[in-house]
Amino acid sequence: MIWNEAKECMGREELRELQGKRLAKQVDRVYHNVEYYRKKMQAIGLTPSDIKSVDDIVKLPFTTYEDLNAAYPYGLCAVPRSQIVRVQASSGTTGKSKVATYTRRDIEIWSECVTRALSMAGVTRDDIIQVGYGYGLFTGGLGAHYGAENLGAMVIPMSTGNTKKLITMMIDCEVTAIACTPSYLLHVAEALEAEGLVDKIKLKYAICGAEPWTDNMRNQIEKRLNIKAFDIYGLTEIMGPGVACDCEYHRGLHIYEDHFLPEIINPETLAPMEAGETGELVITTLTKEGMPLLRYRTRDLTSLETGRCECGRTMARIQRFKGRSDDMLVIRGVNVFPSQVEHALLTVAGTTPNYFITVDRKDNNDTFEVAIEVEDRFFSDEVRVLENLRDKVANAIHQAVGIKAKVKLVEPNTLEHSQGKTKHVLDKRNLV
Ligand code: DLL
Repeated sequence: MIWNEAKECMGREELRELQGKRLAKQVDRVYHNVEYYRKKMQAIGLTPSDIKSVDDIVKLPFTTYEDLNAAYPYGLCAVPRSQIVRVQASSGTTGKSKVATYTRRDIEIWSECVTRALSMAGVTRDDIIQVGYGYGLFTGGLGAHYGAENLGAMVIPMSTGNTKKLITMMIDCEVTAIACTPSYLLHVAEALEAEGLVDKIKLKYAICGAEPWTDNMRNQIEKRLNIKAFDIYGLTEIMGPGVACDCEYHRGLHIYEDHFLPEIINPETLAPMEAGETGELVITTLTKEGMPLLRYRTRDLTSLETGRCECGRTMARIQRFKGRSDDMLVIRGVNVFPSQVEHALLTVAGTTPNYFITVDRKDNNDTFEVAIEVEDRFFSDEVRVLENLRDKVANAIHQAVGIKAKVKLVEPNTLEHSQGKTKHVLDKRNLV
């Protein structure tokens, strides 16, 4: 079902006009209410009257997560604090979170975007949906929850962390749809198979995202659970889940262009790229009130298709993600920057700056291993001392990134020391 046909199936010309109007209004609002942006625009001699249509977007400055850090936590708010009704956050590069603020209207629009995504997957108000994304600062839980409630479906706010209970409720409450990360759903599938319970579930749809996944994973999920699985994309800074979602034709994720203006740029030269070319996705929020962002560099590498889709929606389609233009890793749906791990290691006495992160996917679960060279003296001590140090390192990493790593302590000069720029990460998952 198409939730908002007037918008989702709008003629491209009409859409460009709407985007132009919303962009001009947004730039004006940002200029007058956000000192950070005003200064940036003044520095390049730009005034709001220079922005009249979508074509003028290229005149605007980019926003990066370094800007978010500099303006942390409220520096990019475009409304008085009293109008903010929600704060969400996700991990940042240097331990500080990327904070997003929402007005009541922002929450309404976010909910509608998620409702559109759920409808695209076939979910209706007659469905019972289990939200298996984490609730809390992460946008997955509350984002999916509000969208499902807005649709009128029955929502079970499961959150993460208890697969046994999730399965019991899935069966007992006759759950028909689930929203969670794709790797977690495969884990759930395995658990159901192990208990011989696949025949007992009533599941029909899954809306999976927050991490990169492949067609092969989709096929496995669909086959093993006998359901239909859909991809949902989003990021905290822009809103959360529901920026884009794929329809039943799976030809890319329709991005809700009436709220988000997408561009593709060359991450090196920052020059705009043509439709179909792969580069970095840049998004301007057209209607966001709490924390509007102009030309936000998502660091996600992809291309855009604007051709007609058989589903009838005219909104451009984000093609399969080809990775990122920075070093961020998404492990079990959690954003992890190697620099966060490095900072954590530095806090533990006895460690050295030589470490190596290995990420892999085994039995559909991400593995996260950190090897670290520690001072020689630990190896001549009792085993207990070494174990104590390993626990300290493991705790420091867990605290810093929010997920547990398998820690391996090694003797000095064990890890490869390269001549040039030291490589600290090996991602063995083949998700492109
Ligand atoms: O992951 C929001 C979300 C929650 C999306 C639930 C979908 C479902 P962040 O924690 O800020 O927000 O992480 C955003 O995760 O820039 C991508 O690199 C990656 N990502 C999110 N969805 C997808 C997806 C949420 N469907 C970062 N495919 C983004 C590939 C994804 N990567």
